[in-house]
Amino acid sequence: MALTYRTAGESHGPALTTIIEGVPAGLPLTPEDIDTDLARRQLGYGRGGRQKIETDRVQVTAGIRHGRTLGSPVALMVMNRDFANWSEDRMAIWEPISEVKPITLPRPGHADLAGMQKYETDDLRNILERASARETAARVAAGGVARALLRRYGMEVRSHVVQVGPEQAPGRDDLVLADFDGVDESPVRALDDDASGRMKAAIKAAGQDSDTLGGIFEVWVFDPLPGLGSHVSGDARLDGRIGQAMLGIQAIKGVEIGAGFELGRIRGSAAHDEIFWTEERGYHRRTNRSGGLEGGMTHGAPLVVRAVMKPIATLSRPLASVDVQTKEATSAFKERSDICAVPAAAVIGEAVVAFVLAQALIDKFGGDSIVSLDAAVDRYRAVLAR
Ligand code: EPS
Repeated sequence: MALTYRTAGESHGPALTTIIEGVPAGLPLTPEDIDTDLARRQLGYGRGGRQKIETDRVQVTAGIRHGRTLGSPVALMVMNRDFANWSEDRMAIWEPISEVKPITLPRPGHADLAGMQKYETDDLRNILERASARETAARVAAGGVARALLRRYGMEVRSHVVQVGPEQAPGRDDLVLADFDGVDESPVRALDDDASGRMKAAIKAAGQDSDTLGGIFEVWVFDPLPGLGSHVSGDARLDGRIGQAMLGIQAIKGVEIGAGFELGRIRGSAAHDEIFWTEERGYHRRTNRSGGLEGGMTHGAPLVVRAVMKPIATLSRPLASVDVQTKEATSAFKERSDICAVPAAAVIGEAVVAFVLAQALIDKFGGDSIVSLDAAVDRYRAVLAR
């Protein structure tokens, strides 16, 4: 069975739900496998008041027994503590709308206007509740399970923030796993202390101006098994699957793999990673401009994916908009939000990349049970070692 997940949940509804299908039976899991990443997603300088209300923890309602998966759908729930403040009126589930006025002033850059047209509603809350990036907690929960699966076969997923607004960290293409050890201690999840300070200051300045900031983050996967993904069809290529997963995160507007857009500026002789072989290391490369992917497949070098997040669209000094009921020119509506969420987006990026790789792992090796998956991976490793 293919590995898939689906989330449900509104930002200020009772809870977020994730259902994962196709997890092999017998995978050992602990609450920390999921909760650690849920907590990491809540960090980062520039978050708004909501993160003081929420303390995200997973509740498992199906698919796990005695700390091991059953092979049945795994159902994960993350409660929205803020629902208690919204359940009586704005997010009441059964009671008809009463005094609560519909929101009719769409925010430029949000799903509001197109969603209102598509779903034929005059109340933008019907759109924004699901468009909200609160939903990403449910994806990070799915990522925790995927990460446990990858870790079993030696693959580790990390991330760091490389740009916030105009502030950049020095480019690094030589990172090793240990370089990421302290990254969660940086307030913006940057590896370089000086860049971290500059990024934090930029967020502070944007906040003082009632404005928001986006940025760029990188996800690295260390020691990917070679041969995940496939060249045989466009939708099997890992580049495409990763692109879809990354661009499916709220506010992500661009993705690069390896040297990315830079490859459009250089010659072929400088663009590709020459192949070497030694008894000790087997096949290896001295550069990684391909970002670990050739022909839509991992080749064993670290997978390197970069994504850009646009500045958050909810502005406390709102941009021009139109009242959808009266068509009068006005300002977009204001709601509590973050100033910058790029550090959190990097953790979400880890989760979605982990899930795509875990899918590719299951696609290649199958696995109703972890025992059969282990055996298939061992056999393949033996073949590669020849
Ligand atoms: C979000 C708006 C804010 C963020 C939210 C994403 O929510 P609220 O309006 O309740 O303050 O806090 O992110 C989260 C709740 C979260 O857990 O990441 C938005 O409009 O996308």
